[in-house]
Amino acid sequence: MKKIITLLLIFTLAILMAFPAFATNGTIGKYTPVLDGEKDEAYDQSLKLNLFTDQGIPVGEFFHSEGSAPDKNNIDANAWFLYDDQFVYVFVDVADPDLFDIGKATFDSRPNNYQSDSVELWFVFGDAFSYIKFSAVAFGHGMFGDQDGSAVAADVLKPLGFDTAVKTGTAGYAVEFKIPTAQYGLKAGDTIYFTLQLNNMDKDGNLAVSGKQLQNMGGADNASALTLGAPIIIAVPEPEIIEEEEVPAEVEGPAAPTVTPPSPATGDITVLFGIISLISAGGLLTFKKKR
Ligand SMILES: [Ca+2]
Ligand SMILES: [Ca+2]
Repeated sequence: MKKIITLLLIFTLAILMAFPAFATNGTIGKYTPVLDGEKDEAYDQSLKLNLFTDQGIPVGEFFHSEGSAPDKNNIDANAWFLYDDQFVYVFVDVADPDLFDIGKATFDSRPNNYQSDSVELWFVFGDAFSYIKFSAVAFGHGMFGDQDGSAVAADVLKPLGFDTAVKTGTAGYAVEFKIPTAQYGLKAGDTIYFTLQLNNMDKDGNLAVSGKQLQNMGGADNASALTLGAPIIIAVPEPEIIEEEEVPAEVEGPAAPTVTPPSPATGDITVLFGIISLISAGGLLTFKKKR
């Protein structure tokens, strides 16, 4: 019996080690970034979360695939967070070497946008389990939302304050998200819950979905707990003061003296001074020698 219990314990431990349930928890800083698809300096002073490692997922693992899913190990994503009194901001930098544009017409015609290279954010604000999904496509065709299973399109999301900015590169893309939170009355010290999901598609329509979704968890236990922290202060460099060279003001003075050729007398005086100088120098030399 003891042997069976020991074996069961080892088995359970092995399962736990193979599928770690941890998620990275941390504090996010208060700062209002510029929504432009560029990572503001303040993000680097806040929490960073990796799609796989910080969510307890084996690297390259995906939980949903369609067709022959793209290479497991060729995608990755990191997310950074900020918040202010009105919004939560997330900057997601995605490595996706087979970027494929499904086109705006296809995006608009689909009931859900996960069949595209895109980022999905999942949030729980406050204590009651009520999730918000908010996503954006690598090529900036639009955004998509979902609250507790009810799909919300971009034309509804935008007036509510949801917004995104996308920058597309050759081997990846970056999305900056803005999620309105004023209705939850969040303040420093409060905790929100988050998971990150990445949809990776190739040109043949094969799809791999990696990360975590909150609606399948039955709670926020497996999400990352993000505590709202202190303001981030970014030092603004002092503007360089360039001292202008002082230009002397033009003073009206007497007219420039007229140059006249030296008179013979003046010439004589010059020669005389020259002779005196030579004699003096000679005298000095003599004086020095005597010493
Ligand atoms: Ca920015
Ligand atoms: Ca892709």
